[in-house]
Amino acid sequence: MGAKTKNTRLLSWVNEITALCKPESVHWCDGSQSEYDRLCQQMVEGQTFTRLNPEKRPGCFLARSHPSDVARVEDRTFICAPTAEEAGPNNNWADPVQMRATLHKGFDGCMQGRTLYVIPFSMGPLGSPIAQIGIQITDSPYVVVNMRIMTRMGSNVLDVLGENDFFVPCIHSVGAPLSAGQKDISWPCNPNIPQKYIVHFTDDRSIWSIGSGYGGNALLGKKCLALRIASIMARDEGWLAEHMLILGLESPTGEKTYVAAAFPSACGKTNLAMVIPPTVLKGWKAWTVGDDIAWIKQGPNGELRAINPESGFFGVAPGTSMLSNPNALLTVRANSIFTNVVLTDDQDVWWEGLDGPPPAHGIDWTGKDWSPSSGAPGAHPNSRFTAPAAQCPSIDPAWEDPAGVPISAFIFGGRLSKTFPLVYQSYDWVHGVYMGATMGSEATAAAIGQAAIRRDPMAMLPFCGYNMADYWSHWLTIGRKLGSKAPPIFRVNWFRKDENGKFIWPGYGENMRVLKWIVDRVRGVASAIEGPFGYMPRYEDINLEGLDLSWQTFDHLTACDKGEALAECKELESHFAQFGHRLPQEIQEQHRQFFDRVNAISGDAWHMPS
Ligand code: TSX
Ligand code: MN
Repeated sequence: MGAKTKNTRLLSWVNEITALCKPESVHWCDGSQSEYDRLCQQMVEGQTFTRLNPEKRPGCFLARSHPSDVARVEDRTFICAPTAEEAGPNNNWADPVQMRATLHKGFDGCMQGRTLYVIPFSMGPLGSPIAQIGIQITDSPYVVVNMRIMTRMGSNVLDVLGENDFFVPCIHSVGAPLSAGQKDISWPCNPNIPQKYIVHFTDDRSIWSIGSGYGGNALLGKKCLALRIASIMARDEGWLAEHMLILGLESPTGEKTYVAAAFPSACGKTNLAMVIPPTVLKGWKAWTVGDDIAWIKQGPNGELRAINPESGFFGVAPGTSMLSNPNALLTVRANSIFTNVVLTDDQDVWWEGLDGPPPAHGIDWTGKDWSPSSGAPGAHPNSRFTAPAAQCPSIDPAWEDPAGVPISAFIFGGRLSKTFPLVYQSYDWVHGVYMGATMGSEATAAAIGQAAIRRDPMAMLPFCGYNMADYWSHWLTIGRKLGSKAPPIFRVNWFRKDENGKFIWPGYGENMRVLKWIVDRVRGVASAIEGPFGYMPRYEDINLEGLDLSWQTFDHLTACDKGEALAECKELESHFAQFGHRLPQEIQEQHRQFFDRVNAISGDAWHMPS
């Protein structure tokens, strides 16, 4: 299909990229169901896709990637800012002029023998004042169909764009040109890692990706646009582009409180975004707005309003079960794409951690025969589902409101087996920014014992498009702008363990009890006491009805060991040192105050007064 736009900047840019990439043909995506169906059928015929059992998984497909192309490639991800210092120690920097030359060479003729697809997409509800338009060029039909689930994609985006000259230009190629008559393979990519590039230019906001067809490397609206490029735009324009889920918490009287929460990977962020409250919390409901990214701007009354820029979930499959996340499993029952999971003998899907016994036989993510005794996992640990958000049973009625939902609290989390309490609230905004800046998780694969904390400030380490220290300054600026409208900030840790290495807190749906305390704090109806970390709930401040959780156990969840906290202070000093003079003085001051509070602990540990 030809171009359905008169936008001169867009037309000349597509012509320029077409001349560079030299595809066999050009297709402007209209976003229709028939176009989607045609591409899926074409991929079935080319063996990229396997159609799943129409009775069990209607409208669903399985893809298996090349074994070299299974995850984001952080080493090959670059921020091309004017200077390396602007990109900061958290990013790979490359000189923009040199990188443009390198990419020009790499993209020259890269789409030979393939179709170039033009994908107009909106991150956020079409026409929302918080949304942004991107145009992705790609030679991957797999990317086209995934983008149709993950974004609002098609001709109507061109109508909204009109003659405007700003859109985010995204150029993607799998980097596997076909010579005349050469047969394609099921997952084309460039398996040579040094030839892969995921590049972000800060001057024209353009994104260039070559060599990979997987996830965040290839679906450029997600991590590349909605986080790295958007974080730069947000810095320059005074808003927030965050790696946060958005959750609506409804009280028995129907009052809605929306929270935005950032967690490092492997903390169960999607599970929390779709949490189901325990029945003892009568009348409390939780509603999903988003599971990964939040774009947050000040609304007309000075309050913060957030949208989920995505329209689908690109979730990790392993570990998703009726126990961990029933809403996710219900979401992927139809119209979903599975990548790198097990194909069962009845043409359904399976992955490690799914409920019930594993199938006796299947085809693993590499396309080989597999059985539970094979030794290796059948699904790749980073295997994924791509599913429409609208199919989620807990999707919030306001999830597509162009005005966004009001954000009443921020939550930062981490996976920490010791030292950190279940929940605490910051003393003020600046202290909350410090709580986000010091976030981290224990490396899960580390040997038993004292796993070091891998820092991941605000869960943005791989996703902030500029110097992390400047990003903290930006958060401090936003706090000053918000003044009394600044939402309270909390930190949570579901993962504290006892002396036998067992998780103390039941987690999952029971986390709603912690969220309820947070809502009650927001509404000014729950009390708290001051501890070394921040304001904390006492035993009687959290509803623990129906849980077999004694006062002693609660003390284990909330006590602050002086030696552990001092060790944490020391570790944080090297974390902050890498940012040199760009580290905001307010953050340094917060660190000094935390150190003072820990030092003031008398005896071995601080305990909650009974
Ligand atoms: O997703 C998790 N959440 C958030 C849920 C809303 N997980 C899964 C691991 C991360 C991918 C959790 N694991 C959570 C949690 O809150 N907590 C735990 C730790 C845990 C594991 C098993 C039990 C309890 C806690 N089960 C029993 O003790 C029976
Ligand atoms: Mn994420």
